[in-house]
Amino acid sequence: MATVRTSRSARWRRWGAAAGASAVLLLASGCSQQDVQEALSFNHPDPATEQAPVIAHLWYGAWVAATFVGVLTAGLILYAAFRYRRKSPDAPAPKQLRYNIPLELMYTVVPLVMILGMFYFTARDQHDLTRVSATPDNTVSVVGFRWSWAFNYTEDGVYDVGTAEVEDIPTLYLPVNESVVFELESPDVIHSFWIPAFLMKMDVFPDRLNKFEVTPNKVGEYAGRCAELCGVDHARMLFRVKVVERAEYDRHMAELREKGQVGEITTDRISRDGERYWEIDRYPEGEL
Ligand SMILES: [Cu+2]
Repeated sequence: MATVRTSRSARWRRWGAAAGASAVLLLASGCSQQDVQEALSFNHPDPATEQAPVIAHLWYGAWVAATFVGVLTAGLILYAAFRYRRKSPDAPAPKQLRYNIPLELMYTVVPLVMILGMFYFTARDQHDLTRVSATPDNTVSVVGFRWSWAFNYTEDGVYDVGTAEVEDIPTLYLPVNESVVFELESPDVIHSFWIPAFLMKMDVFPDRLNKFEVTPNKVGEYAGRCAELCGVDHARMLFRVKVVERAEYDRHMAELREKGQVGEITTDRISRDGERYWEIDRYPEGEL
């Protein structure tokens, strides 16, 4: 068997070609302007509700504080490592201490102050963000189930529901500049109702009603998903969100009514069918 010896330059050429190809691939897959903008805003999408900037500020604040602490800590470590390194192998070791009270007090008090600071801002914003008004403009009762979502438009008495099929994911309509309370419930396991552009998510529990209120203020189409690893088809729990003008919202409500989707998908209308799927009683007797 002949051995082929690769010359040094041939090897380098091959590495060069591989590097070039990867660079082209990276460029071709390209960062869109949106990617760049998201990276600059520490990876959150453009806020689409009145409440979202509160969350964005909390997020920025946490990054600023973490960056400050990180840079300071790394700086002190590097300073100590270089300033006090042993100059020669036979230089004496620095004085060894068993304890140092001021230092120990400092590294107890400083983290405590940091944690209290984070707690204060988080608790303050959470208090505002989870406040639900008694008379919202709209109420949507959301049922998250394995593996999709049902949206009940309480004021209009109609609903929409999806299935686990990707081409059949449901769309949640919301009128722009009107407040909406989401009432979250699950018939099976814990899910999490998440609309990334709202910068807000909340867990969906069985036997417990969770609520939050937002006012979408940007017309557009957004992605929605389950943010709690709830089982084998968790990844199929996608939905769309359309924030639209009032007239379009009313048109959509009328469409749902025409389709016979009148009433409510309650948790007990979703029953277990086999091992993996949940059957939805879409049109119960007497409602079609
Ligand atoms: Cu889920």
